[in-house]
Amino acid sequence: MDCKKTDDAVWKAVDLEAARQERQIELIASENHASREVIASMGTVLTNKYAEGYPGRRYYGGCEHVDTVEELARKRAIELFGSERANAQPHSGTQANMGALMALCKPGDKVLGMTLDHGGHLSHGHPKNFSGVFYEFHGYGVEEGSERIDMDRVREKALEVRPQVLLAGASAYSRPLDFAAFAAIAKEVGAYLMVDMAHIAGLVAGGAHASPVPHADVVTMTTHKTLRGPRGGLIVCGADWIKQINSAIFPGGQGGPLMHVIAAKAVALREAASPEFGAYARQVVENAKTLADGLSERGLRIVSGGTDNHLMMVDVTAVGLTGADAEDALHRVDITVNKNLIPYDKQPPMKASGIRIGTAAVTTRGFGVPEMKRLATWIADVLAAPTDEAVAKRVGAEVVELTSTHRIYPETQSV
Ligand code: DSN
Repeated sequence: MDCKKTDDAVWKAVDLEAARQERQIELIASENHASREVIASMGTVLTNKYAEGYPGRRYYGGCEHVDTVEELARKRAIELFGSERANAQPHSGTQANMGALMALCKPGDKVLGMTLDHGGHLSHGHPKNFSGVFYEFHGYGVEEGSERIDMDRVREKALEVRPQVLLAGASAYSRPLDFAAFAAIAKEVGAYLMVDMAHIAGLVAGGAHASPVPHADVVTMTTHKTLRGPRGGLIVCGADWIKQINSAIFPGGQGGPLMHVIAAKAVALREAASPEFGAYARQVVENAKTLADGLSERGLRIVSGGTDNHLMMVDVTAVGLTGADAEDALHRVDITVNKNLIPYDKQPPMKASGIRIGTAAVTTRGFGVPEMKRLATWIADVLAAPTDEAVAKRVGAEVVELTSTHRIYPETQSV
């Protein structure tokens, strides 16, 4: 059956999205371009199969082949991250976090995590998210001058709050996380250490960021950011936690696992174990540093003065813009970023004073240091003259010229 003929409405939008991704420069720090094999494994008959339970202990018959797939995903996660156990079923990072918190503590317990306005995540205690509804979240942030996490301050806060769970991990923080220091604090205050490494999972896999696995009780992640797999979640932990984690994911927070997505996770985890992926992870970081340096040289302020990972926060107030203005101006020239609060922001979240820029996706499509230098110039030119049509026209043309010579999926026909 040719789906493209029978459901033109859907496929037209899919094709347009494919063309958008090819044409634009994707700098959203939480996005990436999964391999053809990862994408193909999601479009399989595995989507038809119910498999509540875990390999060898299912509530449905006919699970022998999906068992193989889930065993592969778990084994590859364990090998890649050096953990004792893994759960590949979380549908998303937030559901992985829900499972981890359900396993580590009970509703009403205290959790200490990074606040959203300083770079934390919605599922680290936002009042409208399950985390903020069911747990008593307390927050730590970055220091006003350095815009970095000060572990002495985290310790002070932990001693004051005495949380059941200390949560490390961020969505908008460009500096290394000191997992050994987090673990020492957790030990001192009698808390469990949970790490959400969603953003940096690919860097950890590729050896470009220290691993939290030796230090944390439970580590959650998403598989679609720097790890470059399908959209989904994953948990790794020690043998002493797997029973509680498994039960918290199913039946605790989810029903049937998405077996086609678990297949894609297995494929992505194999890819991430390759030497090429290690080179990719290092290039992501080098690209981010190059871009941050280039933007700094043009007068844009980088939060904390730079980056050591895949992302940077750019304070655009120095050029008289809000984050929303900057996002719109860059969108007009086919450069995609997202507005983001910066620490101690005075703007509301829908305006924000910053933009967040990440290099995971552009590195996948083969951009290196020379392309990062061009990109810094384009971004700075556009933000210096956001309404100048001549600048937009010139930069837009140069962007399309570059993306057309760095196709993501070269074998695909453009629309
Ligand atoms: N919303 C994602 C991000 O953009 O960082 C995290 O889940």
